[in-house]
Amino acid sequence: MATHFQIDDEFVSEQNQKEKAWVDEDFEHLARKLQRDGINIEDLVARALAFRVAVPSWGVGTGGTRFARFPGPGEPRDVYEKLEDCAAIFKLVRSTPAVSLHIPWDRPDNAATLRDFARTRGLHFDAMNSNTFQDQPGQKFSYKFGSLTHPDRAVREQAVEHNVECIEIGKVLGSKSHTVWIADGGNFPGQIHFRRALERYLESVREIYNALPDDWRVFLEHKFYEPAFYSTVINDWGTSYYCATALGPKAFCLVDLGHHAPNVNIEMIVSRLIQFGKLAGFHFNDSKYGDDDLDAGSIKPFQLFLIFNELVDAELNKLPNFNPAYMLDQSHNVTDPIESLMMSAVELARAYVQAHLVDRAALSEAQEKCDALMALATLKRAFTTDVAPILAVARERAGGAIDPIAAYRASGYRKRKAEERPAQVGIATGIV
Ligand code: LRH
Ligand code: MN
Repeated sequence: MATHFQIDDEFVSEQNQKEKAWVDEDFEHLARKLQRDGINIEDLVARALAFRVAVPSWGVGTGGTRFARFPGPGEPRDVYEKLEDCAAIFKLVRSTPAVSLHIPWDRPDNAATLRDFARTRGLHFDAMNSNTFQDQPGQKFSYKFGSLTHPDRAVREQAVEHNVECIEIGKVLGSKSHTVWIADGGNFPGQIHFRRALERYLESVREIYNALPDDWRVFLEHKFYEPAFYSTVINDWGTSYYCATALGPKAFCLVDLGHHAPNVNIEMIVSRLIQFGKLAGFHFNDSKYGDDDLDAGSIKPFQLFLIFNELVDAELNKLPNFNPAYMLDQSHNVTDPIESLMMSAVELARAYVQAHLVDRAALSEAQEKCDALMALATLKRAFTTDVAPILAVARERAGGAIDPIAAYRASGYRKRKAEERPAQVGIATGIV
């Protein structure tokens, strides 16, 4: 395999020299400010250093919509080139060592070779993702009218086999979880028998559950609509929670932020799933209308903060069964996917560190005293604190870039990849 351009440590530290002055000054200033509230800034740097979020393999290619996809230069053409781009992201932001694969988009010829390729770049694999929402060339039965809930048992069995194959690949790669999202649903009233469809779902996903190794978890992902436009079988957290409970201790509910109707209080759903010990984790993204898969924190940063406020409250209270998997699930239609994924990883770390700034004693006191305004003010105080210097120092100490976007652009990585990866017509590596 020809040598492929990579961003190296030396280049990153050269870039950091340019940023050092402002970050040290701002860091000192913030340290003094936090000290006044009795907060040691180093505790927050430690939180930032510990924060981790997985990158979706399908997010490093340019995404599109049903109308069009406008591929950019240097699109990754296979799973190896996707991992190269994930390695570039990890090199600069240091919080994304895990990659979530999607099968068959990323089906490796040799899983062990892929695992080793990732390892040499400091990467490992997070949750596997199955795909029974598209038909593959040569596939025996179509998923046009469903997969795990299809009226025809043969179609359901084909879908179960595919999920079991994902788990088998994941076992070689070192993954420990499997996400099941199905598009099953109807476009018209009467098309789907709601109760029978859910019974078939439970029957099918139980076979997948039984194929899980003892130390694995299965993540059930709900979505209120699309591609079905009238009814979706696993449409909300309640249905997902019922199924996860019916399946057993290895089944959990995954929250994709874009899978809820506008204005739904997602942080409350998160709190419920935490309280019930069934929170799998997240597909972080943002949206204005539907499942827009926009960059996390780009539209509703306060909602993202409020979600992390619930997560940090649970973390600090050491709640049982609280081990959420953080993943991004986005579609980058008009930006360089690498820049969007880096920025999104930074936005998640920002919300996490700000949530650790919340004065929880003051918040509880305000809540117990029904002092609504002081409760909100206590949250806003943390949300409006600029923690950028903490995030930058944490990246620098972890060998990353103080300013990942500036370093990435200065590296010429995209231009080099455009030279290495001649454009391929018709090959889509992002969500289309
Ligand atoms: C469905 C979804 C799911 C993935 C797909 C790429 O909308 O969020 O998590 O399988 O996007
Ligand atoms: Mn998702």
